[in-house]
Amino acid sequence: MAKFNRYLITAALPYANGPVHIGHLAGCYIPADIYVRYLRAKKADVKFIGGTDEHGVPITIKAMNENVTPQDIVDKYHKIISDSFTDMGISFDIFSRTTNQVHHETAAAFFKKMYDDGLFEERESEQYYDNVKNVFLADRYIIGTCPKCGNPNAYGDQCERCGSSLSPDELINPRSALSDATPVKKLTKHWYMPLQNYEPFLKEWLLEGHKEWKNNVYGQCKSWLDNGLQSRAMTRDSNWGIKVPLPDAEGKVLYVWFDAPIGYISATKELTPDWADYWCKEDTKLVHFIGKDNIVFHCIIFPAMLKAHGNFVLPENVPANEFLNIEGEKVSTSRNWAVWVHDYVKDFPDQQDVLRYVLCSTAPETKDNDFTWKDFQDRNNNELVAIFGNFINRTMVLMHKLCGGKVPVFHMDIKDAKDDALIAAIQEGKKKIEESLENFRFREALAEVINVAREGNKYLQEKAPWLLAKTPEMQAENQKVIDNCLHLCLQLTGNLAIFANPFLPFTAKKICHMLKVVDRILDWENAGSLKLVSVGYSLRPPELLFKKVEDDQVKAQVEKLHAGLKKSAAETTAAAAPAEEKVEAEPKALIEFDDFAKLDLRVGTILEAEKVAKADKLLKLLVDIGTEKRTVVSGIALHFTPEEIIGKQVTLVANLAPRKMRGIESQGMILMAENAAGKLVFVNPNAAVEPGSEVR
Ligand code: B3M
Ligand code: ZN
Repeated sequence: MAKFNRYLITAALPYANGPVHIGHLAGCYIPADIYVRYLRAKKADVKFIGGTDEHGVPITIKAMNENVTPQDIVDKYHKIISDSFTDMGISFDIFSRTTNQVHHETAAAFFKKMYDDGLFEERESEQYYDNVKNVFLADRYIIGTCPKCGNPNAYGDQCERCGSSLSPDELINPRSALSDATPVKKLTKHWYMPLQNYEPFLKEWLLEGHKEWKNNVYGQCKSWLDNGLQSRAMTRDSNWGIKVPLPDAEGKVLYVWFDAPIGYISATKELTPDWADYWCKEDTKLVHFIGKDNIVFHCIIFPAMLKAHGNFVLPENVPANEFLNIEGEKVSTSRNWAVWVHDYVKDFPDQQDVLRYVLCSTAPETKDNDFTWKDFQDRNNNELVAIFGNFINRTMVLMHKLCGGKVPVFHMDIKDAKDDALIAAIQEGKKKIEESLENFRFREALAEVINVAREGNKYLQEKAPWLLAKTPEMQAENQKVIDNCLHLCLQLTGNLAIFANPFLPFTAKKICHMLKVVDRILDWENAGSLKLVSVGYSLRPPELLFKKVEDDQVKAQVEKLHAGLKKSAAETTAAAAPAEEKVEAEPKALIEFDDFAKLDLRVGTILEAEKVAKADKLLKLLVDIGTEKRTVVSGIALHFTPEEIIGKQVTLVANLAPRKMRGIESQGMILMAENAAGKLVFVNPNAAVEPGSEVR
């Protein structure tokens, strides 16, 4: 620690083209905020930098789809995103925007210096052009099949399925994201950064110098460097972005991934006149919190830019998280499969800490992880309510009842082994939490906070002061023991506020209020202290810190998720929202007619449909195939409600061997097609036919 005298913590700048969802929070904002709050509690000199990324194709495409200007889009979403972060207690020192003047100046000057130093290659080349919309197609404007993994909806800059970075030329069967037209080639000039020149530097700095980075981050960087880097264009043809600061550059702007990370520098400038201390002095610890899809930009390209420009510190760590799935499925903003932060805040007012808690305890720190509302409920009810909240509530209630609402004295002469064990647990907890936090192991740190509270409950249960005070006489006789117990429990309560503060800041404040102590008590130097509340001090009545999440709340949230999915799937067209990852069916090997003839395909009519209990994706159908009625269990529940498919005709594989699913025997399989947006569509006869008709 001694090596660093100040900290500069950044969290990825989300594109201002949509609201933020809980995957964003779990991936980078909550871990960043926990780390920053911990550093502040340690009285470190720290700046926490955030903002919105307001340039690039994600913005212009959204504007085009909504028929408004890019400025309208970024104004709208900057506010929504910023409010979501404020509501969730993400404590940025500044939340800026890349459309700000200071950013335009800073990014342009950064580019100009590299240009003047001769660090760009100027190249004319043929690039894809959309003749319908009259624009050059780069990055996400162009879609095609990924040459590495076959994903048919890879973007011109990146395949979101396999993570490969791509150039438009590598795409197979390219098409315009704007018009769906097949693009033509046209000559254009751009400025390229020869990343290969920075390979030796990157290998030494990163591969040799930062072996301590998380495996998922280090591994990705290593494979990039092992594969060799290439020149990459740092400019684009567009009228939205930062103008290339050169005389012969009409219609050219900086590539969004060139300007966005410089946004961290601009925002620091906007925040403090001392910005250069944070960016240029070697004793600054710069840490970028990001999601895994941004690793290459933060670990390879931006460091190469910083190195090329000179005078800047390099990131000391980039603790990127993996992705958070929702209810077993990958988050998809185009299909609206997401839990939006602004919705959560509305549906669970004053329960920000519950979401912070759940997202930290299930954070995808080393691999993709799943968020489910059931787990949200369980963690809230079984951990926050039953362990953490319960301990503090019992302590406060008993103290008011048995100690007259004042902090009782601790009688050293009767201190026993149980007291010692609790004191040791507090000290031990402090050390473990510190150690975990400093190594970016937030889940582990939070689990330890709960562990300490669990120790408190155990202690209280063993001491059972209520049993010692069954009658006034008994209480008088046992008062010293009771006092000691509650004195320690109150000191532990204060410690829990300090420990929980980085994770659950709203709760920590409430505890301070109950204990009538100022927030300064939350300074980390007080952690482990047994003098947090003073003897004789009268405390406020207890307030409940957490309340139970009920089954109907869970049900309502799950339904909301599915309802949102359906609505968006129906509205989605490939052009309106460039489809996210979708696996294209592999062509299958040829078969003989005899193989085909083995299939008994029948038209059936769906008579009944109902959800299968505890299986989100399954519907149980009763299908009339003329000669009989078949029960079929089908994985289509995310796409259709039971009501809307009753009466529909389907094609059924009637001679498929029966199979048990969730205890129900499925007697056949219905056929469905999947469109480009991942939505299932019925494959049925185009006019009604008799149930049982053969399909040949
Ligand atoms: N806007 C990508 C994203 O939102 C991009 C991050 C920029 S960080 C400098 O995932
Ligand atoms: Zn791919």
